[in-house]
Formats: sequence, C-alpha cells, structure tokens
Amino acid sequence: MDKSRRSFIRISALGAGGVAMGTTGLGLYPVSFDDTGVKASSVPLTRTATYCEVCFWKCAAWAYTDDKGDVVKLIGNEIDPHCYGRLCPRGTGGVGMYSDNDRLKKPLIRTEIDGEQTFREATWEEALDLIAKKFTEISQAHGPESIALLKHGSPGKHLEHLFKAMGSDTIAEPAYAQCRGPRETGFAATFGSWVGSPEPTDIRDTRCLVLIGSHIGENMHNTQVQEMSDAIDQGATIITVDPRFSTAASKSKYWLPIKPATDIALLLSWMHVLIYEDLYDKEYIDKYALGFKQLKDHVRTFTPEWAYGITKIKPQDIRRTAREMANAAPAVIVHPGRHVTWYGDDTQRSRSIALLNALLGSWGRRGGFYFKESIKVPKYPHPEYPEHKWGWKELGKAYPLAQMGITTEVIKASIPNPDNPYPVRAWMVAGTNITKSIPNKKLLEEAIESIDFMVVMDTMPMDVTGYADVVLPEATYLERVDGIRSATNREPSVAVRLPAAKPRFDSKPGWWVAKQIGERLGLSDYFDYEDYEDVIKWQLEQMGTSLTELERSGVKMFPRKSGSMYLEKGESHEFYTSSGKIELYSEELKDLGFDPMPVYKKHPEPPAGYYRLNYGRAPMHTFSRTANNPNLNDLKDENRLWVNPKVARILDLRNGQEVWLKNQDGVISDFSIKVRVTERIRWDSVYMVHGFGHTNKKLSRAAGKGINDTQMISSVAVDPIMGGTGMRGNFVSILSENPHKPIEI
Ligand SMILES: Nc1nc2c(c(=O)[nH]1)N[C@H]1C(S)=C(S)[C@@H](COP(=O)(O)OP(=O)(O)OC[C@H]3O[C@@H](n4cnc5c(=O)[nH]c(N)nc54)[C@H](O)[C@@H]3O)O[C@H]1N2
Ligand SMILES: Nc1nc2c(c(=O)[nH]1)N[C@H]1C(S)=C(S)[C@@H](COP(=O)(O)OP(=O)(O)OC[C@H]3O[C@@H](n4cnc5c(=O)[nH]c(N)nc54)[C@H](O)[C@@H]3O)O[C@H]1N2
Ligand code: SF4
Ligand SMILES: [Mo]
Repeated sequence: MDKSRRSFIRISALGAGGVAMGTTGLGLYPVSFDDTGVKASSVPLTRTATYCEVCFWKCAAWAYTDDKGDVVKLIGNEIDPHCYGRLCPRGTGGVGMYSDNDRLKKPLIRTEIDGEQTFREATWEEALDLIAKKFTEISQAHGPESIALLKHGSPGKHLEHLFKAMGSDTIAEPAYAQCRGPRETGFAATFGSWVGSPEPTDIRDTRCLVLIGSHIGENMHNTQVQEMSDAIDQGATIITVDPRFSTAASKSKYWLPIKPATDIALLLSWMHVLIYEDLYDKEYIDKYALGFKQLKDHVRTFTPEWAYGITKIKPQDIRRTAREMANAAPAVIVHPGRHVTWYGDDTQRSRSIALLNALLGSWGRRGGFYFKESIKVPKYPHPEYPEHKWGWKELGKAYPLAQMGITTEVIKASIPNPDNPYPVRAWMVAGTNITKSIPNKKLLEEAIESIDFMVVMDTMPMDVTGYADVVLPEATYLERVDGIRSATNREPSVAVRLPAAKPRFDSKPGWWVAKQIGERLGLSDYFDYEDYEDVIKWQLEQMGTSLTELERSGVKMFPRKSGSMYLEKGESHEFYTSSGKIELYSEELKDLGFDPMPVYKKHPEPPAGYYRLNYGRAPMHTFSRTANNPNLNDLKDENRLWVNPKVARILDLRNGQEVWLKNQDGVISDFSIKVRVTERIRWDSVYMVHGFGHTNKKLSRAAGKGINDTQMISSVAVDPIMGGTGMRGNFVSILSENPHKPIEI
C-alpha cells in the first residue's frame, strides 16, 4: 500500500492533489463561477488576514480581494499552527459563502397576509426595534433568563456578551451535547483536563494512532489530517476501529470492523491485555495514577475471548493490536474522537479511552498528548454582568457533570410545564441550524410552537430561518471583524479576522447586531466602541503587539510559559483532578451514583427489516452549512445511502436507485436518496453523510437533494452523566416506492 500523503488525500476523493495542492488543486481559482459573480482576475490582488469559519478548526488564512472589492481566493497562512499554510477543500471553497447569491439579503419579519404566514422584507431599524421591544416585554414578564441563546461559532461570541449583559446565561450550543461533551467529561474525570479544541494529540510524532470511529480524512480537521499523513509516511501504525471501511481504515495496518455500539467491550479487553500481559507503563502508573488495583480487578474477566462474543473482533486481533500500542508507547494516541454522542454511555466510553491512554502512559508524552497552552486575551473593559437567577446550569441540573449548556434541556424547558421553575419563552438562534443539528424534530417543533418569539441570525436561508419571527442577515466571515482567535496548541498563538470585502446585500456583522440590540436595551456601557476593530486593537496592544503587526502577519506566536510540552522522566506532576493524580477509579463518579470504572452494557439492536442508521462527514462539506455553497456543491451535491451488497441483494436494490427511509418510530424521509452498494459498510447498518436534505427552496442548489439524517433520528439515548444525546440508536427500513405519491382516485 502506498502510504504517501498524496495517496491518503486522493483516497478521500478530494480531486487531484487535495489539501496539498490548496486552491489550484481544487480548481477553485482562477476560474469564473457561473453563479457567484466571482471572476478570474489578472490585476494585482490585495490580501487581508482572516481565519476560516467553514468549520471550527479556525485555520488562519489570507483572503485575496480584486480591484472591484470582491474576495476571489483564500490561501492558508503559512505560519499558522492550525493549518501549516494549507486550507482544506472546505476552507478554500469558503469564498462560496461570500459569493452565494442565495444568501439572506435583508432582514425579514414574519407577517400574515390573507391568513397566510409569510415574511416581509424590513429595514434593520424595524427589525432591531422589534427585537428590542419583544426582549423587553418578555424580560419584564418572565425575567431575562427566559430568553435563550442557541449559538455556534463567532457570531455566538458577540451575542453571548449581549445575553450576559441582559442578565441571561441561558446559553447552549449543539457543539456540546450533540458533539464533544461526553469526551470532555470523560477525560476531565480521568486526567482533570478537557481535551479541548484543537485536540492536543501529538500526531506528528506518534508511532501508533488508534482511531475509535473518529474518521480523520473524511473528518477534515486540517492539521490532524496533515499530521496523520506525515505519521503514515514515517511508518506509524494506524489502528482503526470502525464498523465502516472509512478512509482512515483504508490507510490502516489494522482495521477492526467492530459490531456497532460495542466499543466499551473492546476497550476493556485491551486494558485487560495491557495489564495481564504486563505491557502497561508501570513507572507512569505508579507515579501518576490512583486506583490501579481496582482497575486491574475490574478488567480481570474482560478477556479478548469475552470481547469477541460482543464485538465480533477476533481475540488474536485484540491481542495483536494491544501489543502494537504497547510497543509504540508512550508515543501512542488512542484518539479521543470528537463527535462522540453515540449510544448514551458516551462519557463512559470516553473514559475507557482515557484509561487506556493512561495505561500506555501517553498523556503528557511526545507522540501521545502534549500539554497544550494558549495565551489569555484581556477582556475589553465593561461593567460587571448582572446576576442571573437561573441559567444553563439549572436547566441541566439532572446531569451533574454537564459543563456547558445542554441544547435539548433548553428546548424541553421551552414547552409549557407547570412543574418547570425555569420556563424559556424566547430564542435567539445564531450560527446553528438547529433543525439539522439537534435530534428529535417533534420535540423541537413543539418547543418552537410554544415560545413567544424567535430570532434567527444566519448568512443563508437555512431551514431554521423558516421558523423565525425575525430573520437577520449576517455578513459572512470574509466581510467582518470578529474576536481574536486564541486557541490552545503546542505554542500559544493568536490570529485575527478583518473584513476582506464590504458586506454584500444588506447584511451586517454580528458584533454590530449585538451592539445595536444592546443599545436599544439601555446597555450601551457594555458596547463602548464604535467598531469592533477598536476592541481587538486595544486587546492586541495589551498583549504587547498591535493591529498593524497582525494586519501584516495574520498570526502571531507567543513563547510557552507553562513549561515543557512533555513530562520529563521521573518528573513530579500534579494533574487537575481533585486528588492531583490520574483517576483510574473515579470517586467523583461513584459519589454521584455512576460506575466508577466503565462497564459494557448492551444496546438495542435493529429490529427485523431495519438497519442501523450510521452517519459521518464528507471531506468537502461541513455539516449542513456548505450544502448550497456554489464551490462545494459542485464537488458533491447530495448524499448517498451506503448499503451492503448482501442487503442490496435481499431488497433488490441497484446502485443509483432512489429510495426513501422510514425509521423505527414511523418517521418517513421528506426526500429520496440514491443507493450506493458497497462492501465498505456492514450488513446491519446503512450510512450517509450528514447535512443534506434541505427543505428551504430558496437554497437553489441544495433544496430537496438527499436525505437529512437528523430527520431520521427521533430516538435519543441521553447520557446520564452530562446530558449528551446519543444519536446512533436509530434504525431505518428502506422503501423503494415513493411514500409521498399522491393517491390517485
Ligand atoms: N469534512 C468535515 N470535517 C469535519 C466536520 C465536518 O462537518 N466536515 N465536522 C467537525 C466536527 S465539529 C466534528 S465533531 C468531527 C466529527 O468527526 P469524528 O469525531 O471523526 O466523528 P465520529 O462520529 O467519531 O466518526 C464517524 C465514524 O464513526 C463510525 N462509527 C459509527 N458507529 C460506530 C461505532 O459504534 N463504533 C465505532 N468504533 N465507530 C462507529 C462511522 O462509521 C464513521 O466512520 O468532524 C470535524 N471535521
Ligand atoms: N444528525 C446529526 N446531527 C448532528 C451531527 C451529525 O453528524 N448528525 N453533528 C453534530 C456536531 S458534531 C456538531 S458540532 C453540530 C453542528 O451543528 P451546527 O452548528 O448547527 O452546524 P450547521 O448545520 O453547519 O449550522 C450552522 C448554521 O450557521 C450558519 N452560518 C454559517 N456561517 C455563519 C456566520 O458567519 N454567521 C451566522 N450568523 N451564521 C452562519 C449556517 O448557514 C447554518 O445555518 O451538529 C451536531 N448534530
Ligand atoms: S479545517 Fe478546513 S474548514 Fe475547518 S477551519 Fe480549517 S480550512 Fe476551514
Ligand atoms: Mo462537532
């Protein structure tokens, strides 16, 4: 098998060259796009520092603008530790977010004409006045806490400030309870630290990378993909545990096609092998860990033979892969994954992964997990936030180790219930397409029906905008300034985002929207600046640099202050747990009534005639946000249903055939999807890329294309520890006839 970066990228179907070739490899520049108004240009281009908003890796980039003021291309910032000078295909295609003519163009206000609900175009004055009026009324009647913010990404930050100034801490995002929440709780319970973003995985120096699900290569988190390619080139062993033959699996020395929902059994038996074959890092465990004896007793019976019966992975493969990890240790990473809300016991699965890393001695070691560091950005002065009587914490109180707002709890609290002391009455939604990212549409629609007022701020007429009372068109990230990016990494760095073009249409930046609403609510003191550029200018100066310097460089690195990235041999170290040690046995979990060490529990299986619905990422798309992007839609305009040939034979399905899906609760997909017959998926599951099946016709390229996996996710297994919504326990049957056909009489 050729293990160069080039072939790794090629296999992920990025087109020739993929990431390595950047813009030209994708043919995104210089070309003219029919629908985008972007033309190739031979005139000199000006460049502006930005960071990407197509996903949350936040790669720093240079946006190039032509003489007409249009952004025409994006290139990775060469000194940025998030991208090493290369954007992923989505980042390169980010120009499409700016140039898409389907964008929201003017504020919209819901109105009724002849008894029909519709939107009318409005001025910003009107829209903002209406929001301020409604927020004031609702706040006076029910308290500011009853106005919730559901957000994601940069616009969310500006609105978070507004909400806190208003006295509301009722804030949540799908990137927690539908994404990485369980992992953060599982790792915090073990090492005392969140994994965080970007993950401090030292992939570039690893000798063995173990991926549990985590489909790097389709999941295009930039530096992880690049470092994994380099690690493969340098001969690192990749072990991929995935019921599907993923891109990563195709590059792995070991692919373990696990039976879905059984990973905890495999993880426990790996621990069994490491401990009972004496392969674990004794010195590290003795020095840094607590509870080894309990863990040893706990995993005694979890032999590979035991796990085989559950996972269908052969005992010899479990032993062999455990020995590979031990051979490479401590330069080994059992990757924590990122989208980990799978089956409801996800904190415990994440904890199993943390424990395995502890036994291998990989936390704080070269080629394992490095000690990350970031630089603190000073707060721009503003008055103290007022006290809030309740907020996300109280709404999530049933989940003792929730560390951020749980979207689904905010949604539940929006449905009238006399026993609920914390009723939510209004929502502001910004940068999140909740109809696609939050499961259980019935509950979501019931909540939306119940609330008094809903504002959506987006750049595109996404499905979620259809539910709003007021829709605000935000300028895209290429047209605005936002907060300083300061993320944890090997060395601290900051990056800036400055406007590369004037906002198209009548769109406005999120910071301006927050300030305008704030001023209307009498909160001007919290927004003591004319332009948000003044804020970052002041902050950069406090940090010993300047906006002028960052305009020139885009990114600035700072020296580490917290010491070495790795533990020195024999060095004493205090972990951030309550004991100061790595907690193999968790008193904290036990005291809260949870298993102190992970236990495998069986999950529901698909009923006869149904298949488990599996979903994931495509390298050229981010969630639902890029489906209509003119550049990225060109690369993939619909998702397909992966079906095993055995199933195709039984159901008489052909490649390319259109089918509909019906789930275990009788939910039928709005649209159809084309079948892709492939050995790469197990016979008991089907697979599709998340983010398609858009219903808003205003999305001229994406509407009606493919199936929305979220629509099929009506059953949710909630993680009792932190409230994450396990979404992989849904089962679908495949319909060859259009169930929506009008009945002919
Ligand atoms: N291109 C692209 N990249 C992205 C994103 C994007 O939208 N587009 N989004 C980013 C974000 S926010 C996140 S959170 C990450 C998500 O990306 P990851 O964290 O990598 O997501 P996972 O859910 O771990 O991985 C999906 C894989 O899990 C496998 N799987 C399904 N069920 C099981 C099971 O029971 N056991 C095991 N072992 N595997 C299983 C699927 O077959 C699939 O290959 O991606 C990030 N990167
Ligand atoms: N079924 C299912 N559900 C999932 C997942 C899955 O794989 N399958 N993945 C989960 C994961 S890992 C995550 S992190 C979440 C992600 O969930 P979301 O954050 O909701 O992701 P998107 O669907 O991309 O929605 C982003 C919205 O923001 C808008 N937007 C883009 N840029 C801007 C901007 O600059 N300003 C404003 N105001 N709006 C903007 C987009 O048009 C879009 O409507 O979803 C989770 N939910
Ligand atoms: S990984 Fe890709 S989409 Fe995400 S921030 Fe970087 S370039 Fe943008
Ligand atoms: Mo995510």
